Amino acid sequence: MPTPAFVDADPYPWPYDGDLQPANTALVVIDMQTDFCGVGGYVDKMGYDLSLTRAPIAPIRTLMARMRALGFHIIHTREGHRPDLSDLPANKRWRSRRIGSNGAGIGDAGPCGRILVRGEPGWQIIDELAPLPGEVIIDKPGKGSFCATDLELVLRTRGITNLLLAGITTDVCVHTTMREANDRGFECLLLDDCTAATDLGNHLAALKMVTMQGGVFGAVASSIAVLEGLGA
Ligand code: C5J
Repeated sequence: MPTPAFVDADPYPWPYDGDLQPANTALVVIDMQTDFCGVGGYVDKMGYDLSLTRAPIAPIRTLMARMRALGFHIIHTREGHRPDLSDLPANKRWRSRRIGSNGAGIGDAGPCGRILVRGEPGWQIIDELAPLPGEVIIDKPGKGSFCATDLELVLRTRGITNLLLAGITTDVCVHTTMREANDRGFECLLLDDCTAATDLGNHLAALKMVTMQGGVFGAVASSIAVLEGLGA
């Protein structure tokens, strides 16, 4: 029986059972794509402040390097749609075109290619956080990483029970994924410095929501606390 290991997290030392090992734990890096944090991408075209969604790049890079070296699972996700848009709900497209009077319609052409379309430059994961060969990449048409993907199958097959959640945006794809994972029994840790939203208030609110009810969706910690918990 390995010695219990915990991360100093809010509102409880994480994971709940102290069973924190490379074999049963994955860092899930959500949607670190040019469309969400690069010049000319979807978030930029919507007019949001890119410095917010770019802030987690450096902390994720540091944590990912250390977790790779320690042999943890690394999983990446990408939000995007088929080029024929057959998996793009009409209401999602309509809403994106509504805010995008400046040209942010999903599926429409932009400076980084067609917005949120698989294979286009804007859809790619940014170079700073590029997946290594062999790392799992989940392509998802929605906000959550479990909807219409094989993520749950991959996690169960590999015996992964603990998920550290990083990426953008905290209040949308990261939160939806955390809620989906929590309902499936996965033990989740949201990393406050490795996530960001297009609005700081929403980021902070999303972090706070997790800590209610004794940790209603899991717990929150910084990447520094994770590195300390791993003895790294
Ligand atoms: C959004 C995401 N915000 N990755 N996607 O539309 O959070």
